[in-house]
Amino acid sequence: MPTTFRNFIAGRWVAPASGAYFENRNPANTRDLIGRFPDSGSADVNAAVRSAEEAFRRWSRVPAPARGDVLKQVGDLLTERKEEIARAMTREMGKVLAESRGDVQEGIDTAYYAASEGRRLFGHTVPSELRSKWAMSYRRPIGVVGLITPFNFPLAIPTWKMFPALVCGNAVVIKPSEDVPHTVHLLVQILLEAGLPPEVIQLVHGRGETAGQALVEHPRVPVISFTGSTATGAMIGETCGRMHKRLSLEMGGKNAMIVMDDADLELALEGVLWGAFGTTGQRCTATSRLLLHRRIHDRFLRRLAEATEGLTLGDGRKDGADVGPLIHEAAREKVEGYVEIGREEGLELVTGGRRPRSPKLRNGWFYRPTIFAGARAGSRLAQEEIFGPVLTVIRFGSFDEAVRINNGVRYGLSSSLYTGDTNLAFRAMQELDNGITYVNAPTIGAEAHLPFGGVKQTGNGHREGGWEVYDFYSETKVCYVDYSGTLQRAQIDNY
Ligand code: UN1
Repeated sequence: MPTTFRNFIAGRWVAPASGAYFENRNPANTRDLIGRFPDSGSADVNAAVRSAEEAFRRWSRVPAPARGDVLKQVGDLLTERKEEIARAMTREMGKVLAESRGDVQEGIDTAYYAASEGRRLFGHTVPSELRSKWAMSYRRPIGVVGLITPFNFPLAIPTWKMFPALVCGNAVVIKPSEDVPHTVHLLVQILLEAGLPPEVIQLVHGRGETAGQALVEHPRVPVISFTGSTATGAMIGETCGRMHKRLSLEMGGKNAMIVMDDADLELALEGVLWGAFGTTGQRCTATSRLLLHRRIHDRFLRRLAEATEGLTLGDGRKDGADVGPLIHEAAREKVEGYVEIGREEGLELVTGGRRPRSPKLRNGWFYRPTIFAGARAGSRLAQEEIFGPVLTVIRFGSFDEAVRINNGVRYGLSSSLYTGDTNLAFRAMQELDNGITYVNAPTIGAEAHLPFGGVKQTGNGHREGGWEVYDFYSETKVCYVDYSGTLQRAQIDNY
């Protein structure tokens, strides 16, 4: 009998109101059933929000440093259980163990950062324009925040949202991706063990169209944070706009790595393999376009094709696997659809473009790392997010042309430049239209203590991570104290 998991609502592990469940299977071997998880709906979300509202009243009054202490404890427990969580994560998500360990580490870093932020939720004290008057601001908790998280970083992304929200004094309702429900189940257990008052965290499993939508539409959830596709983000944005909710969106990317003719090509080669095929290309920061200077184009592409063919596909829990499976059948079909489009558009298939032949991989959603060359900057493979192991190579002649190509897409998450020229490095930091630019490093590798996010249709102006996310999860309150004993009229009596 497979394990049946439950929601965590109102301080208890409970079955969904509907009694319906969905299956969670290992994408590297779909015969491996991890468990059945609640297919929740609005009744479950309503119960979770009701309880979270109650809890908010108490939690928001706990001093922020004490809230931070709970997060410190969470960081310690995640550290202790890192290996166990990483293994569970790889089993349900597919990426190789080293990457899953990195994912847990990102959660640990986020926990310790949040813990210390509990002692640093700064406001401002500024001079008043009037005599004997004090002017200052401080940060207040908002209420119940609704979090909807994706499959590709099963632990890190939930922690990016949850930990700052909690330290700021909010209560949380989370609806994790139905592809990776087990990891957040483990995370909630850890939060409880760390001493978080139980009703402050509510876990509602389910699908986006049902549980996710109910959360977004709930009138008592004033804050929503979503990471996922640009199409879903647009729908959530409409609802939140209509309901005047605070919304943070983190969506697609079409990230380019630019390799100049003076670059360290071995370094760039390692970088592109990691950026394009790490996490099987399923990162919003994945390198999905490779811009090669014409003088090194052929040489570099030959080396890259060889190295790509040397990558080993496999179950991420086994030694020697470099690249895991895609998350599910639909994801692999989407990749296959784009490979078809690449062929139709007349691009040159350099390597990959098919499923692996090994019978050992038959039961997983594997696909060979794939490279198309000869792409025009406007072709669909050079414009659309594929979210899989497909790299599109574009040839360019000058730095200015590379900047134009980099900027000529609807997304703006990350970009990367490989060069030995310091002047170009600084120009790239200014001219590449992205939220993050790397110099001599690939497009992935964001660190938890810096703001994370992108411009254009990648996001809606907010950032996760670092210090900025604390503004998103708190409300600025301004206070004036007039101790002059007289009526002083601002803008009138001071001039
Ligand atoms: C994502 O792809 O959704 O920089 C997040 C990186 C990771 C985070 C990626 N630290 O690739």
